[in-house]
Amino acid sequence: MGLADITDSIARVIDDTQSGAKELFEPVLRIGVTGLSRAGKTVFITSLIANLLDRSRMSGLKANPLISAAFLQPQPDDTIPRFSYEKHLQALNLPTPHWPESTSSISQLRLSLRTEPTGILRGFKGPKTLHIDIVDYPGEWLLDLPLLKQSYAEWSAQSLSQARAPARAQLAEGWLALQRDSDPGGALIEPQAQGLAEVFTAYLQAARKAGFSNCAPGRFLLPGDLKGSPALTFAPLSRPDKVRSKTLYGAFERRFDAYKKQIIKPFYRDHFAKIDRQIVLVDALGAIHNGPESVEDLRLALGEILASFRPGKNHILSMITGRKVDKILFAATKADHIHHAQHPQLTGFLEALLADAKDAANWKGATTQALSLAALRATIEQSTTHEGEMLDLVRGTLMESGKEVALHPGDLPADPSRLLNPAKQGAKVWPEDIRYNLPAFAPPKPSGEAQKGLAHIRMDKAAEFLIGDKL
Ligand SMILES: Nc1nc2c(ncn2[C@@H]2O[C@H](COP(=O)(O)OP(=O)(O)O)[C@@H](O)[C@H]2O)c(=O)[nH]1
Ligand SMILES: [Mg+2]
Repeated sequence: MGLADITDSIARVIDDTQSGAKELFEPVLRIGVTGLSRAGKTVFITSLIANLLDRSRMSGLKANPLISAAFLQPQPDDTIPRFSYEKHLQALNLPTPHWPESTSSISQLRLSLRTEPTGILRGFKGPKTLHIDIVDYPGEWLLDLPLLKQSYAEWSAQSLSQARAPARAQLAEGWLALQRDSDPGGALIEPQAQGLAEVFTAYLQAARKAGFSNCAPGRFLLPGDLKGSPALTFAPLSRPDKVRSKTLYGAFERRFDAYKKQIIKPFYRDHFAKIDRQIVLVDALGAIHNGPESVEDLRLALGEILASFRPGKNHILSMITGRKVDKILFAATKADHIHHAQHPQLTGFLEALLADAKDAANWKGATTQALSLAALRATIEQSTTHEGEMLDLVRGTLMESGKEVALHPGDLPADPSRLLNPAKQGAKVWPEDIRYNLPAFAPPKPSGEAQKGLAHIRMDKAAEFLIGDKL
């Protein structure tokens, strides 16, 4: 253990009164797992844990032979729900398996790995234990970061113009109409305020469903136990000439400030600030399937997410969080939807999205890497000849019909700019020669071998990047 590790552990015991003294010299690595809702966080964590407990499918984790034991520990933080690993795994292990239920809040689990020294060190050094705290939190919460810098008036103006833009105007119709009819300078009438917040929330949900990523405030989509609370009962309004406190506008302005102070800041201070390493899961295939507008929105959202990991010196976030993550992995999930011959294209697309976001943020932060993975492989690959040409297929059970099919979902272009450029230029549909169709697959039938980890694609590579150097 290096000096840096020791000082780090000491600092942590001091700031975390719940850890016992025993842990003083046992390093803790906190790994944040985030991504927008449906990106694949729950399945990823379930698979990561299953495949670390039984490492027979983890050859890409170089320190694998050194690991002598892996076990789950009681959750160290009393105020964060435990990640329901057993429940999620059970859902996937039923005779007719189903995907785990979706979650909408933060949760955590501690997994510990014991390693034995090998070679000449054997006999001199005892075993070493690394505690890995895996923290699952919604990526939507990171999209709230820009709100910290904005006043209610600025945020309102921006949200209104975003909603009026052609891509979203139709989705926002109901809310915009009610907003036009309301009188921001008039007295606050609570049912009216609630009505506005409701239609605004419905618009955000519709936008999310249509494949848009930028749908802040994050807690409006995933309110958890804050549902219905005043800090969530506001919506953008145009500014009246004079702002008085007992008006609708005055009330919403106050609630917007409360949202920042009592929801956004505590999340960054209490949870985000303690993360050492991060994986950001991206449903890039889903965005491509949804079309260019969805890809463009994803690109912008990734830029916002990156901003959380690289707060400038004077940024309000630096003051809240202090410490920074040193490694971030970006992973395109559900790669089992396409044949492995297409994986380089998928990774290339994610890298291009990321490079763009980094340029925009003038990035000099953590080490980053992009890869394509499947936390749980729901398909098998197959090839066939079609009109004299070899065609790569994936075979799986469709969610919708329960039918087993073998299909060719389409070809991703080798040059990612063929996707990114039309998206940036505001195209509504992909060019003629880009066809891409992504059905949802049911989880695979369990293999029947108890304790065998879960079939995956590149989970071992992800683990190597996130924890390999600490083992
Ligand atoms: N084929 C496939 N589908 C996946 C995989 N991971 C997630 N999914 C699908 O994506 C959905 C959302 O995943 P989930 O982990 O609940 O996302 P979360 O909202 O980010 O926690 C699941 O219900 C599955 O339908 C994967 O590795 N392969
Ligand atoms: Mg989840």
